[in-house]
Amino acid sequence: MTHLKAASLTTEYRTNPLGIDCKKPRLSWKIISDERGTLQQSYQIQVSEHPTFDTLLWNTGIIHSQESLHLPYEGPDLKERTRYFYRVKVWDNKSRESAWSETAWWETALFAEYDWKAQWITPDEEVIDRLSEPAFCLRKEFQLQNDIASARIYGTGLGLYELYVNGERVGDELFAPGWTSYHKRLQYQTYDITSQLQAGPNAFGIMLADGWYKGNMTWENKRHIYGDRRAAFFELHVRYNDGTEDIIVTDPSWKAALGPVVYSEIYQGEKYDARLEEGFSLPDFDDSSWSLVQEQQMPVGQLIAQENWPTKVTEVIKPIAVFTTPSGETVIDMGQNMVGRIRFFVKADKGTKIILKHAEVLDKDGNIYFGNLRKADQQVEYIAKGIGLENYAPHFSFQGFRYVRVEGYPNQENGLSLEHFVGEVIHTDMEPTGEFECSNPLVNKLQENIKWGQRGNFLDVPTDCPQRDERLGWTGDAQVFIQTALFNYHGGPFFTKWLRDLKAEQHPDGGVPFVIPAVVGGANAAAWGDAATIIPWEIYKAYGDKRLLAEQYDSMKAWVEYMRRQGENEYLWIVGFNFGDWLALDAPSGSYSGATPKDFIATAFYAHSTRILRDAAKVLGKWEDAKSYGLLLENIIEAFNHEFVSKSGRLVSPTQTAHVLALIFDLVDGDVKKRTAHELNELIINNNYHLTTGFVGTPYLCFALSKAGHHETAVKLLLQEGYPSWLYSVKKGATTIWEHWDGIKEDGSFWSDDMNSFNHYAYGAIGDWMYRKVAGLDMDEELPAYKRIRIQPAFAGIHLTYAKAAFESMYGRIQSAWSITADKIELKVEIPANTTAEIVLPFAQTANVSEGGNPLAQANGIYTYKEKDDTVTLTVGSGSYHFQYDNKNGLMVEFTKNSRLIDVLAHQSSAAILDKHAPWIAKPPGIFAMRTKTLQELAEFPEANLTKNQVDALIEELNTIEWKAELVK
Ligand code: RAM
Repeated sequence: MTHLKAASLTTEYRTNPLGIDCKKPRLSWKIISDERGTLQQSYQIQVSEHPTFDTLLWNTGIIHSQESLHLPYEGPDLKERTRYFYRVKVWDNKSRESAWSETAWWETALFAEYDWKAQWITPDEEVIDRLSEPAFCLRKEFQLQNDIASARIYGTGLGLYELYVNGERVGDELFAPGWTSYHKRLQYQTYDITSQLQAGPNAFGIMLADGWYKGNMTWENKRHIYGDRRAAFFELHVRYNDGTEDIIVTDPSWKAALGPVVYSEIYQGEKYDARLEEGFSLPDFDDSSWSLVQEQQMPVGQLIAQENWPTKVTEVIKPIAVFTTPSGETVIDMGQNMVGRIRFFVKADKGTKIILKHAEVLDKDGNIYFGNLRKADQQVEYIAKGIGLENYAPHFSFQGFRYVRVEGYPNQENGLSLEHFVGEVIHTDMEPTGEFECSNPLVNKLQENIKWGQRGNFLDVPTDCPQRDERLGWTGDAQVFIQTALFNYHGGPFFTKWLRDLKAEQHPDGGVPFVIPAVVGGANAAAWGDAATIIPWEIYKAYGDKRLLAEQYDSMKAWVEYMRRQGENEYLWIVGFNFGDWLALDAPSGSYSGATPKDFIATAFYAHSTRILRDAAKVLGKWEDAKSYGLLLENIIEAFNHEFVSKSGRLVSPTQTAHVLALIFDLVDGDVKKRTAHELNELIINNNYHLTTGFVGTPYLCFALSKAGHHETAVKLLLQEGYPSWLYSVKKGATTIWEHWDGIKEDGSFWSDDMNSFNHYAYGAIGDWMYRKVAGLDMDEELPAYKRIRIQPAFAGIHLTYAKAAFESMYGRIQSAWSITADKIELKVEIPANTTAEIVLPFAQTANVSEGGNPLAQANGIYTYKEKDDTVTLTVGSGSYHFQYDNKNGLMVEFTKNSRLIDVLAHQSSAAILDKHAPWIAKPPGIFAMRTKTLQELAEFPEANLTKNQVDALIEELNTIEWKAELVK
């Protein structure tokens, strides 16, 4: 019996979500099949309020359809606070019927129209100053009956909160309620506390700190951005077996006091006095000295159920060393620039004060360096209570660090024991979905660094950096990194939430703030505001999320219309403020903006966003818009060429970024395109394979080269180890991505204190190209979510001998893994069920290719194959495939005297070197004959009419090529 199954069921991207407020949640599943070429032909969904499915609420019946992603629930209206069980059955194209899937569920929380019983509460102002630094503790005791069936807490806080019931923490979420545009959208959370309650007396405790709501934020040291008063708002619903309910809500019957968290700020750190711990959430606690609370009106527009995955500790790492710096400080090395907190364990006398201060790097003398943190202290202080083994980690503050200075730990003069310290890595608990590896270990380290950069900066909001007095949702940074981000981790819920905030904060004129949530002024910069169009489109491509695209459509359109209104000419954007190619190396001294003209960049992104809008309109069936924005795009491109391209086809700006944008956004065509491509390649080669690009050009640089036929140049850029390059920082010991190419200079000095993050993901945007081009794992955009996969490895001469990438798509795991030796090329592919793939085998001939040891004609699951220009293109169904073929076209890892010159020249960079240093080689006479000679024959130049000197020069040139062509003189 062969195997077919629907598995990994999700609701709104999540597995068994507790507490959603969506009335038509969308269901998705993956199909597991042990046969190749499996496509779903039909499905059936059943939904019930009972896990036994005795009575059905919704039964689709057998629906003839291949759809297995985002199927909206269409049954009777959902009730609030109810768990719905569902299961799926599928039929495939091989007439197989699966069993029912394992049962999954979602549980509704409270819908928008819910009439909350809770009141916003805050300590009585007469007793506790609203501006007190310590976290507030709030408590309430209550009685429950026997036979508790279930209990849920719904609610939120302004500030950050932690909940406790009967002396235990509720849940393991951190930094709740997360960061949204609080006045417009505030998330509430749902907790299942059934097992924490008891019949009789119970107590409910809340700790409440400033956080993003009213703490110190931005480099401008702003306080009280959203309000100057913390408050809590919770309802506990207890259901008994007989169906009756008790509801306990925050109201003026609660009591308040200041707690052991005596100070807590996102940037500054936390101070904790363990002597003040009181067990305030235990039922028998004496709160007679506590004050009352008062009701408070809070400026909140809309309460929404948690949209993003929660923030959690996702990994615990151990320090690798402790040492004394030249200036005599005791420093722990975590071995990784991480974001989160240190938890330490200590036995100490009451009143002992331990101080940790966190930093990312050491300076060139080996001292711990705090300069780049600017006004962020990142300091944690703990005062011991002197009872047993104590352990502590900050509650409402996180740090970006690799190194930790320790002061006051008992006996530390005699050496610190590393066992007492662990690093808790904190970020949005998103599913890892991508893997990339290749034959170059430094590139593999780069990939690790990119992932760490993403983890550190995906703490509920996509931030620029996690350490200095900034940590903001910079739109440009998120836009630049989005594609790489969506490979490495599942970004569905994370960006759904953030895009809704973007939309909520968009200005009435369509302008987009620089940061979301918008806590600093400033809006409307090219390549920053375009997050409004680019990100929903990328989410749509990666996951097929049409609903989010439809939701964001007005926001996308408003941004394009904003750009259109700028200046006199509606087809150009050449006025106003722009960041330009931020931090590019061709920036004039004293400026952060690179040499590429800002209006060039602005108009290029205007075109790009307009194209996305046109395509989104098509997807959503908005045909009028599709037509009019298609026309607008043509006009912008025409105006761009008129404004920024000379009559003879030269771009007005000679920068790498200008060439990259013109190519990647298809702004130039025909001969201009050819020339632009050629010149981009020249720009890189003449700069000795070094880039100069900043935030704007970098993500597309290698794509533009690969697209223009200069893939090997792109690979050489990636593999460049000298400054500036991606691997430069790796060689300098980086464990995350740096904000600046020269964050640490070759002599070990710093770029500056001013703006020098060592954990900024923007330049990690190269990851997308590594997945798609180096490993060749790509999609056909016409059928999003990888419904039709494209596997197209691009080899890179001797530079890489293997590359492999895997991606856990909504349909299942995709893999592309190639390797190449002097005589064999192999490609291992995985295609998930219910998708198909086009696979391109370069330098192959049909007769030569085997799959799983069989000739192609006999291989199962392969629908078609054709050969053209030494390339075999196949279409296949799902399954795992193993292709092998001879490496007989001179595509070798090492050239030898028996290699043909024509093969050597097939490698673009060598051709360019030859054209540059030995231009005669491209000319007749005898050139064709000469090119087809082996290197040995060529060296002997029987018919090429070359002088001895010319041959020597050629041999010398070929010898300078790093693959060390072995020539025989
Ligand atoms: C810096 C941020 C960010 C960038 C802006 C323009 O302050 O760190 O990375 O997008 O400036």
